[in-house]
Amino acid sequence: MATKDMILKKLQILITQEFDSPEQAFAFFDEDGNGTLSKDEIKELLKKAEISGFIRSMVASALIDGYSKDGNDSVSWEEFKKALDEIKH
Ligand SMILES: [Ca+2]
Repeated sequence: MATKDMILKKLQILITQEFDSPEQAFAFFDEDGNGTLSKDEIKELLKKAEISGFIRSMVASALIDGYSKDGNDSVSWEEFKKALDEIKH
């Protein structure tokens, strides 16, 4: 069972191994450059983090529900950073 902690951990590993900084990772996955990660952009991020295709859509929705406080169905840089901060604590 993929737990939230496991998923966040995988995201952290991806970001640490493939990118110089979380900022760079965010910019990379923000394909249309609008400053937020849409559900499709998050699914791409999860794919790169080797999250199973079966749960990717569900996980993307859960991340948006859990971290998007403005209810716009996408995750901003501030919200993304908050998710990553949770791993370190
Ligand atoms: Ca975007």
